[in-house]
Amino acid sequence: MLALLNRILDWFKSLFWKEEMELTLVGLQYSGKTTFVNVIASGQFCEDMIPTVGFNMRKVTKGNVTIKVWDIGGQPRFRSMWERYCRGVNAIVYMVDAADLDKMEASRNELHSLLDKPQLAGIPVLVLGNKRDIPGALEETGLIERMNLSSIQDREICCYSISCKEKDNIDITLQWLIAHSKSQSR
Ligand SMILES: Nc1nc2c(ncn2[C@@H]2O[C@H](COP(=O)(O)OP(=O)(O)O)[C@@H](O)[C@H]2O)c(=O)[nH]1
Ligand SMILES: [Mg+2]
Repeated sequence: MLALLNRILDWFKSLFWKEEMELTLVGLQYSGKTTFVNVIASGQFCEDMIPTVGFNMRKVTKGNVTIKVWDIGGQPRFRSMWERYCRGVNAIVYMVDAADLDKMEASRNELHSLLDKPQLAGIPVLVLGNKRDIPGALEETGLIERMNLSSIQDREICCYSISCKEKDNIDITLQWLIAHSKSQSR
């Protein structure tokens, strides 16, 4: 069963990297962004990531896909740069540590102030509640409520509960991204 799931996941990965698209992957530090990129790029889960300190924008390009990854929070002076990095992308992926309830409010505020930027209007957003393997982690309904996602009305917004560690729901995440690769390009 697990072997079959892994093969399906590999198939989604191969499709994903063939699509032409540009994404930004943002979220608070430690939410699992670097891990996510590693999982979708190589299938590897690395337990011991080096934390990204300060303003750290990384550009991951493979095939036709470019992913701009950066950490937000703690560096308000860099906020004016967000819109520059998000402008014109097919989708914004916002990573949340669903198990860290203490940081949920900060994460919510950062998301809403990012989406308030006029230049980013209309860009579809996928909110990923990562680390669902940890007991007590919020699932979709809890995340929608705590992140106040229902107040976002001016764009397409979707929320999945995932685990990069257990590779849980990575397939539907890739499916969503593939579905948004062309239709939204501008
Ligand atoms: N339990 C669990 N830990 C995870 C998961 N995804 C990432 N982590 C861990 O969370 C920490 C932060 O991950 P990292 O990718 O560096 O976060 P980033 O700062 O957003 O890039 C690392 O210790 C990861 O091993 C997950 O799905 N489950
Ligand atoms: Mg990182």
